[in-house]
Amino acid sequence: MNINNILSALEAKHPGENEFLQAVKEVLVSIEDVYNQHPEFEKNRIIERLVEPDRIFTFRVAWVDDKGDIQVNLGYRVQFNNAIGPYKGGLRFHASVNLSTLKFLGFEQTFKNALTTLPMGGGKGGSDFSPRGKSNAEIMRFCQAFMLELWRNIGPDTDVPAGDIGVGTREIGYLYGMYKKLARENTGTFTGKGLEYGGSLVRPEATGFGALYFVNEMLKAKNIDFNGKTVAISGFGNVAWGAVKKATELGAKVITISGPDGYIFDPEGVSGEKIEYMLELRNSGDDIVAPYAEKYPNSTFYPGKKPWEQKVDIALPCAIQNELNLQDAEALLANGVTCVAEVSNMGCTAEAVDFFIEKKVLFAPGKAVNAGGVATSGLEMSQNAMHIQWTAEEVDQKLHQIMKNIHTQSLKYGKDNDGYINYVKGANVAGFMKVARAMIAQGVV
Ligand code: 2IT
Repeated sequence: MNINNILSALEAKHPGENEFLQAVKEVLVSIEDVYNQHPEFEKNRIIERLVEPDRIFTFRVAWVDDKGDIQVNLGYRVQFNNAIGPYKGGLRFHASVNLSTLKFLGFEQTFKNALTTLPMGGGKGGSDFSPRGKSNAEIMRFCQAFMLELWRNIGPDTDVPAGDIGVGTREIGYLYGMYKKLARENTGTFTGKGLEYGGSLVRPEATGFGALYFVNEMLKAKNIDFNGKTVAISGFGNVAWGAVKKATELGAKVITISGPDGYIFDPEGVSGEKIEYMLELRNSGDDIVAPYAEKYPNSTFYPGKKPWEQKVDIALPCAIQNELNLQDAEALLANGVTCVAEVSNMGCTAEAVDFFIEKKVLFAPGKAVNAGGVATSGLEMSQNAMHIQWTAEEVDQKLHQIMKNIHTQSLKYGKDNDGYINYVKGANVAGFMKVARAMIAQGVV
């Protein structure tokens, strides 16, 4: 495999898709060795087939705002790869969304979903629509207009969307409501649904809980106790909330959360009612964390800054791609960080990831660490198909087992000769092997 040739051909075909090329490069570098050891991969042109999505839908979403003005957004669904199961992945509503973002997310999702051991292929979608400051009625009209276009292309055994940044239970409710009206069936088709109409217990917490189960396994493998550690978390949405909750439950102290406006440093720890206050902040719709410092005066708000300048044992980016760069990585290491795990998808820049690996920092990539979210979506699909509901304990126990299993798989393929565990390599190789074998078994399609 000639990585540079593949990447330059891809770049020529898809100029400017920087996030997508970044995600592809990370995987290719990781799998180069196993790829070269298995001539059948090259013979079957697995890489060339894997880097092009099965298909992409792009569409106009026109809707009327509260003032009566017409707004026009772009809608997308990238059906990336269904070698293992129906396309599965979230919808992101955020001003920064473009095709490059969604292709990188769909590509990552394919390997992440393979790691969960559940039968799910990879997909992703969304819109450049920003929910910030929009009324409930506007969000509903936007979701309905979005679904009017997309509904024909999804289904419980075809493509099962879920939430991501900007898409939570409220949006899933509006999307699913319109989907059902058009499709005239009630078979799930979305995950992250409300508990009253087919949602799964523990799904809201699952990404954060799963991430902490994974981090705990990473520390255990190094004989490090999680209890008493200090943790920096970025973001304050659903994923950050679940991560803070589980980290605190496991005996760590979370001293930061953040928003687009800056970060909060809370030396007493984000615990107790402060964790639930995160949800209140999120639901205010303003997308800022500054009010936390007004409510809890022993904490400090640092406008325009990122939490990585604080001295912590564990750093968990939980917000958005490339939110932790080389400079941040250097600052964390200078402050003696023990472990860094991406909870957001591709939370670290390529330079930051290379730095952590070069310095042998305990580091794990998003597609392993945050797979608990989509894994629990898979459990929601199972419950819908069986028309039953599992208890919170049942779901949590399955989630815990899945995360342990992902850790074991990543360890198997990620151990370097000197004993360093390269989780990036481990997760990429484990995910790739499964997808590649499934593709070969099913012929040239
Ligand atoms: O990035 C992700 O894995 C998600 N946003 C969750 C996807 C899902 O289908 O639950």
